[in-house]
Amino acid sequence: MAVTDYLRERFFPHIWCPGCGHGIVLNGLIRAIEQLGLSKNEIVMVSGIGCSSRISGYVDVHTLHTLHGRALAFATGVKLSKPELNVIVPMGDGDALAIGGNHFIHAARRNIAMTALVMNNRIYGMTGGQYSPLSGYGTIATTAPYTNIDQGFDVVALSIAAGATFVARTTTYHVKEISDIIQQAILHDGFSVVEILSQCPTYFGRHNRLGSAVDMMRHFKENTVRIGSKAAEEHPDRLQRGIFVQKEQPEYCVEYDKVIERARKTFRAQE
Ligand SMILES: Cc1ncc(C[n+]2csc(CCOP(=O)(O)OP(=O)(O)O)c2C)c(N)n1
Ligand code: SF4
Repeated sequence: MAVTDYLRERFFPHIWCPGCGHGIVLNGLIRAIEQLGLSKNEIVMVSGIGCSSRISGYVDVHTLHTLHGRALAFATGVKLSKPELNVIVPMGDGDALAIGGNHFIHAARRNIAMTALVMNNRIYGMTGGQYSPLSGYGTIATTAPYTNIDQGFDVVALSIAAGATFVARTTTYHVKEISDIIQQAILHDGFSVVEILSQCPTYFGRHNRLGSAVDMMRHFKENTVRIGSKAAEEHPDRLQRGIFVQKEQPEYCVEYDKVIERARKTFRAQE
């Protein structure tokens, strides 16, 4: 199938600004689904609110566009009732880790099988460039015109600490890597997190004088290195990309079924 077969073109033109990284993520996501040979009926995409969260409006699979920060809570309900479906949750950094931070750490801790995509542009794009927990110390935002003094989260470290069993990072510059990693994340039988550094030239880029969208993507290219590569050895200060964690652990829906079975047996024994 062609990429456009997965799109609801009736909702176009899309809302994204020229140069926004979110369209690149959508492209990588669709290619991953296509390469895995999944039918549209096998996929549920659940999202909250944000420029990034608009992805679920544009894809022609089962979709649920819910409340800001609550996508993982809705997705948990969907997955528990239909564990045979592949649940994918595209989120912005604000959606996933500010208002949705609690849902994020607990979904990771439970190891429920779904793929959380954190599209990290370090800002609240949709609402006008307020700083997020990913903006980082020393950055400028609409709500921090005299410099943001909050330290930022490290999405990878946070996900690992919360118990996610698949954790990866890539960027919008590395387009093939996006679809390769998302494929592995979808195949993983547990909670998978893929952080994708994405550019918001309109707010984060403009406030922080980072130049055009192309300049921002060049920055991703020049300041990240693949885990285990020679470049990573030579430049330990650069941000690492790739798969950090990929391990097996009991999956939540499978364990939940066992609880139901135990309860049924106890109930029958009492009859
Ligand atoms: C309960 C609630 N609080 C606040 C908002 C306003 N709001 C909508 S999107 C958003 C932040 C979007 O930022 P992010 O999730 O990082 O995505 P981006 O737009 O940058 O892709 C906020 C604060 C809302 N819709 N609902
Ligand atoms: S405001 Fe930023 S995140 Fe939103 S569409 Fe524009 S460039 Fe993308």
